[in-house]
Amino acid sequence: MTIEIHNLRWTMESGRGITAKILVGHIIQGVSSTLTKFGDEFAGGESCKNAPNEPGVMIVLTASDIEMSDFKLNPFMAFAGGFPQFLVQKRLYPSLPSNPDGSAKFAPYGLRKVESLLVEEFGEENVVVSHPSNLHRFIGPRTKIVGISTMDPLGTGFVSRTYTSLLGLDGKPATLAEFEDLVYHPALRNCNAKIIVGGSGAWQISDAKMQERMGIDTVLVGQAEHSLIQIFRKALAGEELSNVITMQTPSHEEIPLIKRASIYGTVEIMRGCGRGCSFCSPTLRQRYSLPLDHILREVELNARNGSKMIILQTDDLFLYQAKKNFIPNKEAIVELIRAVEQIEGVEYLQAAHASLAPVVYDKSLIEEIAPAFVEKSIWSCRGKRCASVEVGIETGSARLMKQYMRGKMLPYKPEQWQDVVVRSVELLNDNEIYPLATLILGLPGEQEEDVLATIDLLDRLESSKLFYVPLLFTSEEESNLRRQRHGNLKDLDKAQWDVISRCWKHNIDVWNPELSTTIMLACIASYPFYSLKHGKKIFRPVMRISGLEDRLLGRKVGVKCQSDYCVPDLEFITDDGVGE
Ligand code: B12
Ligand code: SF4
Repeated sequence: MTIEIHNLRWTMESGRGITAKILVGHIIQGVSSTLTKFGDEFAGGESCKNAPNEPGVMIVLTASDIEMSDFKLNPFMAFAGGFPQFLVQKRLYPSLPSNPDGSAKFAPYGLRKVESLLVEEFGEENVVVSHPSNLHRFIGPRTKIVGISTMDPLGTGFVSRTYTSLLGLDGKPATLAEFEDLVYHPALRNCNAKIIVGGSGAWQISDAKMQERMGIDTVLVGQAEHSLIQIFRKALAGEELSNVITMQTPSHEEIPLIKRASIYGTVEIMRGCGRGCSFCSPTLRQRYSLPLDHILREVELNARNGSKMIILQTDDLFLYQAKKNFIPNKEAIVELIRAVEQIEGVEYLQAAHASLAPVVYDKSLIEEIAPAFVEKSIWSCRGKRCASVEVGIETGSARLMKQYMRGKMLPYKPEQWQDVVVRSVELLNDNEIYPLATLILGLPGEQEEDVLATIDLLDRLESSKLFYVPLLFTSEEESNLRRQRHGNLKDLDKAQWDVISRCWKHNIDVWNPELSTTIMLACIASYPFYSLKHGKKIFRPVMRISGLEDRLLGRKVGVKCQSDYCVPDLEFITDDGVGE
């Protein structure tokens, strides 16, 4: 099946990662009619309008439709959730199947962790994870808590903010529209359950002071493992909870195994990063590599339950069991990948994120693991299997790297960042890995010279194969730059628009040149609208993306560069205390 992602055409090797036959054998055991002692203690008696003959389940967990879908097993497509709702049709994110009892067969990984903690404490029969469409079956007079997980409830995450404003279409981001559908869902409102929202986007609700308006009783910020049970106990006992609670950081031993399958077969191999980029929230989580046995048990569980795909969740694959100074642990990484790829049922394997410096540091590492990712990739590029991974380039400016991302290029120096990026992307490309790379515009204090440095870097990468996602800086609540002003589209100057248009021109040229005539016509037709929306500075970017600039000037933008010639061998910082 061929699909198009932001004009990028890749071919998926199959449809969805679900084998219904296998799944049926592994559904949860059903809501028992015998309530546990604990359940009885807290069970209410009030009537409510959902499923009149069902008592309901004490704790019901859910997430919005869009966060409960796998976008037809396409994790990159899921980022379209940040686009205006009218562009992201429902058919892009069909609902995943439910078990015969109505519980969800697949759910977001973080929600599965929460479920696991609650099941351990309150028993299977008192906890259920449900798709929004089945909530009426589970929320009844006994229901005391509805727990909602969310990554981007108000659509103010980086992708949503950037592309909703860039497209200038003033629509609600799909993630917001879907979250509203969920919180105002009649099934939630018919009974007296407390609504508790958690997950990495929960902060958006308290930040925007939307909690009361949305009828949310409590927002829980942070990781659940240490504090959740105590908080839920209080809620079940009818005690008042604060509006917003920041949960304490858990210890490693508190992280449970998931009990049921996660969407995309997501399995955490690490938590936290520690490279310390100031705009980033995962870096605040303490870095921890999960034991191999723990990882393999979750992979097996997902595969057994019909997930053909496994996403290894990490903020940097190369940090798995890393040594001092972020030196990659090749043996541990290779052992992990070998073990995972051999598990029966794992047809597709994808790493969530990787950093660029380790690729340069030890190129034999990527050479050893790339074949597994390519062979088990869901992507094919122009008829050949190819793999991808999300990487962060963010900027070409050594000054900004020094100021905000000192750890990102370790064990190299900030001044070497451009060389690290160019060399690393070339090595990835040589091994059939075509990264999806983010760039950040509008970091606090960004000067024209910083943006020009990014343009330089884009020029140096001109002949590389990667897919760029330029983003506006977003001050996430759980990051060190949380008090800083968001980057805004209306504040972008000529050079910053230049970056955006170069990135998208590259994406079209590399991934979908066949579309260039259509894009040219679309650019000409929409130019009056965009010049009204964003002003005259849009002229050059539109000319570039349309391809008219190239045609009129009879040249290609940028300078071609072959890695072997334009990047010298890189010397890394030795063990002198950098990167602790
Ligand atoms: C895997 C992933 C995805 C997958 C999701 C797969 C899935 N559904 O399971 C995909 C690719 C679909 C995805 C998409 C998006 N993602 Co994403 N994603 C991640 C990633 C890399 C890992 C998530 C994960 O599993 N973590 C491990 C688990 C254990 O942690 P957790 O999910 O945070 O869960 C813990 C707590 O949050 C809490 N918790 C979770 N749920 C609940 C529920 C309740 C009731 C409670 C009390 C607590 C609680 O307890 C859990 C255990 O401690 C994170 C980065 C990261 N390191 O976390 C980004 C991240 C969550 N994504 C993010 C964003 C913004 C998005 C998008 C919205 C992009 C966009 N458009 O802007 C899209 C969503 C589009 C959509 N479909 O709606 C941001 C959220 C930032 C924010 N809002 O502040 C993150 C943090 C990345 C970042 N660096 O900023 N993502
Ligand atoms: S390298 Fe990535 S995950 Fe780590 S701190 Fe920087 S942005 Fe965050």
